[in-house]
Amino acid sequence: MAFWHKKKDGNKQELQEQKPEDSPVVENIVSTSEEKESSGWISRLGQGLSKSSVRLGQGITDLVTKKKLDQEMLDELEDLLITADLGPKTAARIVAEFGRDRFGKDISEEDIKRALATQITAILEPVTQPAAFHGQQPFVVLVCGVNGVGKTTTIGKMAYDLHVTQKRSVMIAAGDTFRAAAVEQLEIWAQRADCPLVKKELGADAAAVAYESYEKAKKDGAEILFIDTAGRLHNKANLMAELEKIIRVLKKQDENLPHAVLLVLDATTGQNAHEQVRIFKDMVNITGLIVTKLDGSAKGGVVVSLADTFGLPIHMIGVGEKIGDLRPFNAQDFAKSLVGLP
Ligand SMILES: Nc1nc2c(ncn2[C@@H]2O[C@H](COP(=O)(O)OP(=O)(O)O)[C@@H](O)[C@H]2O)c(=O)[nH]1
Ligand SMILES: [Mg+2]
Repeated sequence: MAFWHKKKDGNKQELQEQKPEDSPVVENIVSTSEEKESSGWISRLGQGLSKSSVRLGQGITDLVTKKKLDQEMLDELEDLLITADLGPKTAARIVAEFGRDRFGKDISEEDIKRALATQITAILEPVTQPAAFHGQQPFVVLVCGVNGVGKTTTIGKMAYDLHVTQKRSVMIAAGDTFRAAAVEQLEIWAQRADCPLVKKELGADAAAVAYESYEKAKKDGAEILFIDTAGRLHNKANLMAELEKIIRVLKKQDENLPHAVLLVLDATTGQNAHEQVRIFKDMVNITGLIVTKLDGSAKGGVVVSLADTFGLPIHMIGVGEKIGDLRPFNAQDFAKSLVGLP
């Protein structure tokens, strides 16, 4: 399974779990069947989302104290969905729909979970879109988001899968020139993914990095160029100026650039992720979302409210810090895991 539409038929390989400090990484790839990967992935998604699903699952068990569905149970279900970060608007819609033809009827825990999973799947399906990193060459992907959400890590994971697993040529640009550690971290990821990195000195103009990386990607025939960026949200004006300049400089070269603008969001921030989408939407034309840190977050429901509110494509989700812990987003798997269904 690839993160995205493959240009070529990829070889069916799965990345073994691997500690970030392990290297080189090439030996750690094992061939596996699609089927094995798929079931392994779903159980890992379930484990990753366990904090969210325990909250929802236990909550559902607790609210089924009567046999027949009444208003009190519906109100409790609505509160439960809100505490699970689905957001008030989405929770109200789900509950209204759920109660419509079940009110006054016998209801079990299982019925509720199945009905919720179906409704959540329906909300998530329209936004379930693999990232299509082809059609132009180099295909330029600008990656943005607040500090610490997982931009750099996600670029490393994507580059690894695209280059090492799918054999596509990938270049990475260190557009976060603000902190020395940011460039060093990206350098380590670039080594792991065995991809060239374009960087400049600390404090250099991020737009100059973007410009030079695009020139180099064209010259070297790279298929995909990822541009990392800084996410200093405490200085919103600077951040906006920097992103706008990167885009302006790229557009001077080709008005279709960048081909994708990915916004990375950290699931542990819950409803705050909505505010981040609004802020970045004002600055740039976001083409898709990646939601990270779904492992160990009890706020997985935020993915549902994000889908319902913004309708932006969700390409991938992060369920851990390891190189193989970025996966394509699948509506049904996600919905079932979230409510605690196998
Ligand atoms: N648990 C977990 N940690 C993640 C995930 N993605 C990134 N991280 C961690 O989040 C921290 C910040 O990531 P980084 O890529 O530096 O964020 P950036 O500031 O947006 O570039 C690092 O410690 C990453 O290992 C994820 O999906 N799950
Ligand atoms: Mg970073």
